[in-house]
Amino acid sequence: MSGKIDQVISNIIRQEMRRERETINLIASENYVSKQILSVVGSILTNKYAEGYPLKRYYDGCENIDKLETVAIERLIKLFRAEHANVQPHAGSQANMAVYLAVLKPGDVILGMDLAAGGHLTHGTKINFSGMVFKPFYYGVNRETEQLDYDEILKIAQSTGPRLIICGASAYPRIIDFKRFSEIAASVGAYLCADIAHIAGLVAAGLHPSPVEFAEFVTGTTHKTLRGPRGGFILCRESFAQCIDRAVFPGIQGGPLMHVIAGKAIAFKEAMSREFRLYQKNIIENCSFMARGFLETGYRLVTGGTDNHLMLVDMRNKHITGEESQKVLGSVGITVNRNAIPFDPYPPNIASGIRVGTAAITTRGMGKSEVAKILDFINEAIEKRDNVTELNFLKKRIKKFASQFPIYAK
Ligand code: DSN
Repeated sequence: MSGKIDQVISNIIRQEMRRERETINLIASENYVSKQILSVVGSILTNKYAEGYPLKRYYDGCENIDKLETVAIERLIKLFRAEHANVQPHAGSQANMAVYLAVLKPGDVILGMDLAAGGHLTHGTKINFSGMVFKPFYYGVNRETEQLDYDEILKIAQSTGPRLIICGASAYPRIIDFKRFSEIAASVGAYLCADIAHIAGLVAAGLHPSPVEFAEFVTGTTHKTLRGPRGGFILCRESFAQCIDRAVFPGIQGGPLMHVIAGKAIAFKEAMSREFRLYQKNIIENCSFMARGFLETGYRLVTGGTDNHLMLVDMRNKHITGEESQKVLGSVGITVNRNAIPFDPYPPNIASGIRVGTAAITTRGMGKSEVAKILDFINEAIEKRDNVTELNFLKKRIKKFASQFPIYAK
Protein backbone atom coordinates (compact mmCIF):
# COMPACT_ATOMS: atom_id res chain seq x y z
CA MET A 1 0.00 0.00 0.00
CA SER A 2 1.46 3.35 -0.98
CA GLY A 3 2.03 5.65 1.99
CA LYS A 4 2.43 8.63 -0.32
CA ILE A 5 0.16 11.53 0.46
CA ASP A 6 -2.24 12.42 -2.35
CA GLN A 7 -1.24 16.05 -2.79
CA VAL A 8 -4.31 16.93 -4.81
CA ILE A 9 -6.71 15.83 -2.09
CA SER A 10 -4.64 17.03 0.85
CA ASN A 11 -4.34 20.47 -0.73
CA ILE A 12 -8.10 20.64 -1.15
CA ILE A 13 -8.59 19.67 2.50
CA ARG A 14 -6.06 22.30 3.58
CA GLN A 15 -7.90 24.92 1.55
CA GLU A 16 -11.21 23.84 3.08
CA MET A 17 -9.69 24.04 6.58
CA ARG A 18 -8.59 27.57 5.82
CA ARG A 19 -12.03 28.49 4.44
CA GLU A 20 -13.74 27.16 7.55
CA ARG A 21 -11.29 29.00 9.83
CA GLU A 22 -11.39 32.32 8.02
CA THR A 23 -15.12 32.64 7.42
CA ILE A 24 -18.24 33.00 9.55
CA ASN A 25 -20.63 30.10 9.07
CA LEU A 26 -24.30 30.99 9.48
CA ILE A 27 -25.68 28.01 7.56
CA ALA A 28 -28.37 26.73 9.91
CA SER A 29 -27.81 23.06 9.11
CA GLU A 30 -24.03 22.98 9.58
CA ASN A 31 -21.80 22.59 12.61
CA TYR A 32 -18.29 21.46 13.65
CA VAL A 33 -17.80 18.03 15.23
CA SER A 34 -15.48 17.44 18.18
CA LYS A 35 -11.91 16.28 17.56
CA GLN A 36 -12.82 12.87 18.93
CA ILE A 37 -15.63 12.45 16.41
CA LEU A 38 -13.37 13.69 13.63
CA SER A 39 -10.81 11.06 14.46
CA VAL A 40 -13.17 8.05 14.69
CA VAL A 41 -14.90 8.97 11.43
CA GLY A 42 -11.47 8.73 9.81
CA SER A 43 -10.63 5.46 11.57
CA ILE A 44 -10.11 1.86 10.44
CA LEU A 45 -13.79 1.19 11.10
CA THR A 46 -14.35 2.28 7.51
CA ASN A 47 -12.86 -1.07 6.45
CA LYS A 48 -15.62 -3.31 7.78
CA TYR A 49 -18.70 -4.62 6.06
CA ALA A 50 -21.51 -5.33 8.53
CA GLU A 51 -24.77 -5.79 6.65
CA GLY A 52 -27.44 -6.74 9.14
CA TYR A 53 -27.74 -5.83 12.81
CA PRO A 54 -25.80 -6.76 15.99
CA LEU A 55 -25.54 -10.57 16.30
CA LYS A 56 -27.45 -10.96 12.99
CA ARG A 57 -24.81 -10.06 10.39
CA TYR A 58 -24.23 -11.35 6.90
CA TYR A 59 -20.45 -11.05 7.34
CA ASP A 60 -18.00 -12.67 9.71
CA GLY A 61 -15.64 -10.69 11.93
CA CYS A 62 -18.31 -8.40 13.31
CA GLU A 63 -17.73 -9.03 17.01
CA ASN A 64 -16.31 -5.54 17.65
CA ILE A 65 -18.69 -3.83 15.26
CA ASP A 66 -21.61 -5.46 17.08
CA LYS A 67 -20.48 -3.93 20.36
CA LEU A 68 -20.09 -0.56 18.68
CA GLU A 69 -23.52 -0.48 17.10
CA THR A 70 -25.11 -1.73 20.32
CA VAL A 71 -23.53 1.11 22.29
CA ALA A 72 -24.72 3.65 19.68
CA ILE A 73 -28.29 2.29 19.79
CA GLU A 74 -28.38 2.23 23.60
CA ARG A 75 -27.10 5.79 23.84
CA LEU A 76 -29.58 7.09 21.28
CA ILE A 77 -32.47 5.41 23.09
CA LYS A 78 -31.34 6.93 26.38
CA LEU A 79 -30.77 10.39 24.91
CA PHE A 80 -34.29 10.72 23.52
CA ARG A 81 -36.07 8.31 25.90
CA ALA A 82 -37.22 6.26 22.93
CA GLU A 83 -38.36 2.65 22.77
CA HIS A 84 -36.33 1.64 19.71
CA ALA A 85 -33.57 3.23 17.66
CA ASN A 86 -31.91 2.59 14.31
CA VAL A 87 -28.53 4.30 13.83
CA GLN A 88 -27.80 3.06 10.30
CA PRO A 89 -29.49 5.61 7.97
CA HIS A 90 -26.75 7.29 5.95
CA ALA A 91 -28.61 10.61 6.10
CA GLY A 92 -31.92 12.18 7.00
CA SER A 93 -33.34 11.41 3.57
CA GLN A 94 -32.70 7.70 4.07
CA ALA A 95 -34.25 7.86 7.54
CA ASN A 96 -37.43 9.31 6.04
CA MET A 97 -37.36 6.90 3.11
CA ALA A 98 -37.15 3.94 5.50
CA VAL A 99 -40.16 5.14 7.50
CA TYR A 100 -42.20 5.51 4.30
CA LEU A 101 -41.13 2.08 3.09
CA ALA A 102 -42.03 0.58 6.47
CA VAL A 103 -45.66 1.74 6.52
CA LEU A 104 -46.67 2.92 3.04
CA LYS A 105 -47.38 1.41 -0.33
CA PRO A 106 -46.66 3.24 -3.59
CA GLY A 107 -49.51 5.64 -4.31
CA ASP A 108 -50.49 6.13 -0.65
CA VAL A 109 -51.41 9.65 0.37
CA ILE A 110 -48.89 11.55 2.49
CA LEU A 111 -49.21 15.02 3.98
CA GLY A 112 -46.11 17.09 4.66
CA MET A 113 -45.01 20.68 5.01
CA ASP A 114 -44.62 22.45 1.69
CA LEU A 115 -40.96 22.95 0.78
CA ALA A 116 -41.82 26.54 -0.17
CA ALA A 117 -43.13 27.16 3.35
CA GLY A 118 -40.09 25.67 5.12
CA GLY A 119 -40.54 21.90 4.73
CA HIS A 120 -38.04 19.43 3.33
CA LEU A 121 -37.55 17.80 -0.07
CA THR A 122 -38.33 14.37 1.37
CA HIS A 123 -41.68 15.47 2.81
CA GLY A 124 -43.43 14.93 -0.51
CA THR A 125 -41.79 17.28 -3.01
CA LYS A 126 -42.64 16.25 -6.57
CA ILE A 127 -39.00 16.09 -7.73
CA ASN A 128 -38.05 13.84 -4.82
CA PHE A 129 -38.76 10.10 -4.39
CA SER A 130 -41.31 11.03 -1.71
CA GLY A 131 -43.43 12.93 -4.21
CA MET A 132 -42.84 10.49 -7.06
CA VAL A 133 -43.70 7.26 -5.28
CA PHE A 134 -46.48 8.54 -3.02
CA LYS A 135 -49.37 10.90 -3.52
CA PRO A 136 -48.34 14.07 -1.71
CA PHE A 137 -50.45 16.86 -0.24
CA TYR A 138 -49.04 19.83 1.60
CA TYR A 139 -49.75 22.22 4.42
CA GLY A 140 -48.05 25.57 4.67
CA VAL A 141 -48.12 28.43 7.13
CA ASN A 142 -50.73 31.08 7.86
CA ARG A 143 -50.36 34.12 5.57
CA GLU A 144 -50.66 36.58 8.47
CA THR A 145 -48.64 34.92 11.22
CA GLU A 146 -46.36 32.89 8.91
CA GLN A 147 -46.67 30.16 11.55
CA LEU A 148 -48.19 26.69 11.37
CA ASP A 149 -51.94 26.88 11.50
CA TYR A 150 -53.07 23.67 13.17
CA ASP A 151 -56.78 24.17 12.45
CA GLU A 152 -55.95 24.55 8.78
CA ILE A 153 -53.67 21.47 8.87
CA LEU A 154 -56.54 19.50 10.41
CA LYS A 155 -58.86 20.61 7.60
CA ILE A 156 -56.29 19.59 4.94
CA ALA A 157 -55.79 16.24 6.66
CA GLN A 158 -59.56 15.67 6.76
CA SER A 159 -59.98 16.47 3.10
CA THR A 160 -56.96 14.51 1.81
CA GLY A 161 -57.02 11.44 4.09
CA PRO A 162 -53.28 10.80 4.44
CA ARG A 163 -51.89 7.49 5.64
CA LEU A 164 -48.86 9.35 6.99
CA ILE A 165 -48.42 12.93 8.19
CA ILE A 166 -44.90 14.31 8.31
CA CYS A 167 -44.11 17.23 10.59
CA GLY A 168 -40.81 18.98 11.07
CA ALA A 169 -39.05 21.52 8.89
CA SER A 170 -35.83 22.81 7.40
CA ALA A 171 -36.63 26.50 7.61
CA TYR A 172 -39.14 27.15 10.36
CA PRO A 173 -38.07 29.41 13.25
CA ARG A 174 -40.80 28.55 15.75
CA ILE A 175 -41.69 25.75 18.18
CA ILE A 176 -43.54 22.85 16.56
CA ASP A 177 -46.50 21.49 18.52
CA PHE A 178 -45.98 17.75 18.11
CA LYS A 179 -48.86 16.94 20.46
CA ARG A 180 -51.24 18.87 18.25
CA PHE A 181 -49.88 17.10 15.19
CA SER A 182 -50.43 13.73 16.86
CA GLU A 183 -54.04 14.65 17.62
CA ILE A 184 -54.57 15.63 13.99
CA ALA A 185 -52.95 12.40 12.77
CA ALA A 186 -55.01 10.28 15.18
CA SER A 187 -58.23 12.00 14.17
CA VAL A 188 -57.77 11.00 10.51
CA GLY A 189 -56.21 7.59 11.21
CA ALA A 190 -52.75 8.55 9.95
CA TYR A 191 -49.32 7.65 11.26
CA LEU A 192 -47.19 10.57 12.40
CA CYS A 193 -43.53 10.96 11.50
CA ALA A 194 -41.70 13.86 13.17
CA ASP A 195 -38.55 14.88 11.33
CA ILE A 196 -36.36 16.61 13.92
CA ALA A 197 -33.26 16.85 11.72
CA HIS A 198 -32.75 20.55 12.47
CA ILE A 199 -33.75 20.67 16.10
CA ALA A 200 -32.38 17.32 17.35
CA GLY A 201 -29.82 19.04 19.59
CA LEU A 202 -32.45 21.34 21.09
CA VAL A 203 -34.78 18.38 21.70
CA ALA A 204 -31.97 16.31 23.26
CA ALA A 205 -31.21 19.20 25.60
CA GLY A 206 -34.87 19.63 26.55
CA LEU A 207 -35.07 23.08 24.96
CA HIS A 208 -37.68 22.14 22.37
CA PRO A 209 -40.60 19.80 23.18
CA SER A 210 -39.84 16.22 22.19
CA PRO A 211 -42.07 14.38 19.70
CA VAL A 212 -41.05 10.94 20.99
CA GLU A 213 -44.17 10.31 23.06
CA PHE A 214 -46.47 11.66 20.33
CA ALA A 215 -45.17 10.31 17.02
CA GLU A 216 -44.93 6.69 15.94
CA PHE A 217 -41.72 7.63 14.10
CA VAL A 218 -39.08 10.25 14.74
CA THR A 219 -36.35 10.80 12.16
CA GLY A 220 -33.36 13.08 12.33
CA THR A 221 -29.84 13.90 11.34
CA THR A 222 -26.82 13.80 13.58
CA HIS A 223 -24.83 16.66 12.04
CA LYS A 224 -26.91 19.78 12.57
CA THR A 225 -27.64 21.08 16.07
CA LEU A 226 -26.82 17.60 17.44
CA ARG A 227 -23.18 18.29 16.38
CA GLY A 228 -22.26 14.77 15.34
CA PRO A 229 -20.95 13.33 12.06
CA ARG A 230 -23.06 13.52 8.91
CA GLY A 231 -25.78 10.89 9.18
CA GLY A 232 -29.35 9.98 10.04
CA PHE A 233 -31.29 8.07 12.69
CA ILE A 234 -34.78 6.75 13.38
CA LEU A 235 -36.64 6.36 16.66
CA CYS A 236 -39.85 4.41 16.87
CA ARG A 237 -42.16 2.54 19.15
CA GLU A 238 -41.17 -1.04 19.94
CA SER A 239 -44.12 -2.36 17.92
CA PHE A 240 -42.54 -0.88 14.76
CA ALA A 241 -38.96 -1.93 15.54
CA GLN A 242 -38.84 -4.86 13.19
CA CYS A 243 -40.44 -3.17 10.21
CA ILE A 244 -38.23 -0.09 10.59
CA ASP A 245 -35.05 -2.17 10.85
CA ARG A 246 -36.07 -4.20 7.81
CA ALA A 247 -36.86 -1.05 5.86
CA VAL A 248 -33.37 0.35 6.51
CA PHE A 249 -31.62 -2.95 5.78
CA PRO A 250 -32.23 -4.72 3.45
CA GLY A 251 -34.98 -2.30 2.34
CA ILE A 252 -32.98 0.70 1.21
CA GLN A 253 -29.37 0.33 2.33
CA GLY A 254 -26.60 -2.22 2.26
CA GLY A 255 -23.67 -2.07 4.63
CA PRO A 256 -23.84 0.49 7.44
CA LEU A 257 -21.04 3.05 7.68
CA MET A 258 -19.48 1.82 10.92
CA HIS A 259 -16.93 4.65 11.15
CA VAL A 260 -19.83 7.11 11.03
CA ILE A 261 -21.82 5.07 13.56
CA ALA A 262 -18.81 5.32 15.91
CA GLY A 263 -18.95 9.10 15.48
CA LYS A 264 -22.69 9.06 16.13
CA ALA A 265 -22.16 7.06 19.35
CA ILE A 266 -19.70 9.68 20.59
CA ALA A 267 -22.07 12.50 19.61
CA PHE A 268 -24.93 10.87 21.56
CA LYS A 269 -22.71 10.69 24.65
CA GLU A 270 -21.58 14.29 24.22
CA ALA A 271 -25.24 15.31 23.91
CA MET A 272 -25.98 13.89 27.37
CA SER A 273 -23.51 16.25 29.03
CA ARG A 274 -24.18 19.45 30.97
CA GLU A 275 -21.88 21.32 28.57
CA PHE A 276 -24.05 20.28 25.66
CA ARG A 277 -27.19 21.61 27.32
CA LEU A 278 -25.43 24.90 27.97
CA TYR A 279 -24.25 24.92 24.34
CA GLN A 280 -27.83 24.49 23.08
CA LYS A 281 -29.01 27.26 25.41
CA ASN A 282 -26.32 29.52 24.00
CA ILE A 283 -27.36 28.70 20.42
CA ILE A 284 -30.89 29.88 21.20
CA GLU A 285 -29.70 32.97 23.07
CA ASN A 286 -27.36 33.94 20.25
CA CYS A 287 -30.16 33.38 17.76
CA SER A 288 -32.71 35.53 19.56
CA PHE A 289 -30.09 38.24 20.15
CA MET A 290 -29.25 38.21 16.45
CA ALA A 291 -32.94 38.32 15.55
CA ARG A 292 -33.44 41.41 17.69
CA GLY A 293 -30.42 43.00 16.00
CA PHE A 294 -31.84 42.33 12.54
CA LEU A 295 -35.18 43.84 13.55
CA GLU A 296 -33.51 46.92 15.05
CA THR A 297 -31.63 47.54 11.80
CA GLY A 298 -34.74 47.45 9.63
CA TYR A 299 -34.86 43.87 8.39
CA ARG A 300 -38.08 41.90 8.44
CA LEU A 301 -38.01 38.45 9.98
CA VAL A 302 -40.43 35.74 8.91
CA THR A 303 -42.85 35.23 11.87
CA GLY A 304 -41.29 38.31 13.48
CA GLY A 305 -38.61 36.37 15.33
CA THR A 306 -37.34 32.98 16.39
CA ASP A 307 -37.70 30.35 19.12
CA ASN A 308 -34.93 28.07 17.95
CA HIS A 309 -31.50 28.01 16.25
CA LEU A 310 -32.46 29.79 13.03
CA MET A 311 -34.28 32.72 11.55
CA LEU A 312 -35.47 33.63 8.08
CA VAL A 313 -34.54 37.15 7.07
CA ASP A 314 -36.75 38.73 4.44
CA MET A 315 -34.29 40.88 2.48
CA ARG A 316 -36.89 42.83 0.52
CA ASN A 317 -36.74 45.79 2.91
CA LYS A 318 -33.13 46.18 1.83
CA HIS A 319 -34.02 45.92 -1.86
CA ILE A 320 -31.89 42.86 -2.45
CA THR A 321 -32.84 39.26 -3.24
CA GLY A 322 -31.82 36.19 -1.28
CA GLU A 323 -29.58 35.10 -4.13
CA GLU A 324 -27.75 38.43 -4.27
CA SER A 325 -27.46 38.54 -0.49
CA GLN A 326 -25.92 35.07 -0.43
CA LYS A 327 -23.44 36.14 -3.09
CA VAL A 328 -22.45 39.44 -1.45
CA LEU A 329 -22.13 37.92 2.02
CA GLY A 330 -20.19 34.96 0.61
CA SER A 331 -17.78 37.33 -1.12
CA VAL A 332 -16.76 38.82 2.24
CA GLY A 333 -16.60 35.51 4.10
CA ILE A 334 -20.06 35.18 5.67
CA THR A 335 -21.70 31.93 4.57
CA VAL A 336 -25.49 31.81 4.44
CA ASN A 337 -27.99 30.21 2.11
CA ARG A 338 -30.74 31.94 0.20
CA ASN A 339 -34.14 30.70 1.23
CA ALA A 340 -37.69 31.12 0.05
CA ILE A 341 -39.92 32.94 2.49
CA PRO A 342 -43.60 31.91 2.78
CA PHE A 343 -45.59 33.13 -0.26
CA ASP A 344 -42.35 34.23 -1.88
CA PRO A 345 -42.86 36.24 -5.07
CA TYR A 346 -39.50 35.00 -6.38
CA PRO A 347 -38.66 31.48 -7.57
CA PRO A 348 -36.64 29.38 -5.05
CA ASN A 349 -33.32 29.82 -6.88
CA ILE A 350 -33.61 33.59 -6.40
CA ALA A 351 -35.75 33.77 -3.22
CA SER A 352 -36.52 36.80 -1.08
CA GLY A 353 -34.81 35.58 2.05
CA ILE A 354 -31.75 34.16 3.66
CA ARG A 355 -31.70 31.50 6.36
CA VAL A 356 -29.40 32.31 9.24
CA GLY A 357 -28.46 29.90 12.03
CA THR A 358 -26.25 30.17 15.09
CA ALA A 359 -25.25 26.55 15.85
CA ALA A 360 -21.83 26.75 14.15
CA ILE A 361 -20.73 30.14 15.49
CA THR A 362 -21.81 29.09 18.99
CA THR A 363 -19.62 25.98 18.73
CA ARG A 364 -16.71 28.33 17.96
CA GLY A 365 -17.33 30.06 21.28
CA MET A 366 -18.98 33.18 19.92
CA GLY A 367 -21.42 35.00 22.19
CA LYS A 368 -23.47 38.18 22.15
CA SER A 369 -20.63 40.63 21.47
CA GLU A 370 -19.50 38.56 18.49
CA VAL A 371 -23.08 38.28 17.24
CA ALA A 372 -23.33 42.08 17.40
CA LYS A 373 -20.12 42.32 15.38
CA ILE A 374 -21.43 39.83 12.81
CA LEU A 375 -24.60 41.90 12.44
CA ASP A 376 -22.44 44.97 11.77
CA PHE A 377 -20.49 43.01 9.16
CA ILE A 378 -23.71 41.88 7.47
CA ASN A 379 -25.13 45.40 7.41
CA GLU A 380 -21.92 46.81 6.04
CA ALA A 381 -21.74 44.18 3.28
CA ILE A 382 -25.34 44.73 2.24
CA GLU A 383 -25.01 48.53 2.30
CA LYS A 384 -21.71 48.60 0.42
CA ARG A 385 -22.55 45.80 -1.97
CA ASP A 386 -21.68 47.81 -5.06
CA ASN A 387 -18.30 48.96 -3.79
CA VAL A 388 -15.69 46.30 -4.54
CA THR A 389 -12.90 48.11 -2.68
CA GLU A 390 -14.99 48.36 0.49
CA LEU A 391 -16.05 44.72 0.19
CA ASN A 392 -12.41 43.63 -0.15
CA PHE A 393 -11.50 45.62 2.94
CA LEU A 394 -14.43 44.10 4.83
CA LYS A 395 -13.38 40.62 3.77
CA LYS A 396 -9.94 41.17 5.34
CA ARG A 397 -11.53 42.35 8.60
CA ILE A 398 -13.87 39.35 8.67
CA LYS A 399 -10.95 37.00 8.05
CA LYS A 400 -9.08 38.54 10.99
CA PHE A 401 -12.17 38.33 13.20
CA ALA A 402 -13.06 34.72 12.32
CA SER A 403 -9.45 33.53 12.71
CA GLN A 404 -9.60 34.51 16.38
CA PHE A 405 -12.04 31.62 16.91
CA PRO A 406 -10.13 28.48 15.95
CA ILE A 407 -12.35 25.50 15.22
CA TYR A 408 -9.78 22.89 16.17
CA ALA A 409 -7.25 24.55 18.48
CA LYS A 410 -3.81 22.97 18.14
N1 DSN B 1 -30.07 20.43 3.45
C1 DSN B 1 -30.56 20.48 4.80
C2 DSN B 1 -30.71 21.89 5.26
O1 DSN B 1 -29.85 22.68 4.90
O2 DSN B 1 -31.63 22.20 5.98
C3 DSN B 1 -31.80 19.75 4.92
O3 DSN B 1 -31.60 18.47 4.47
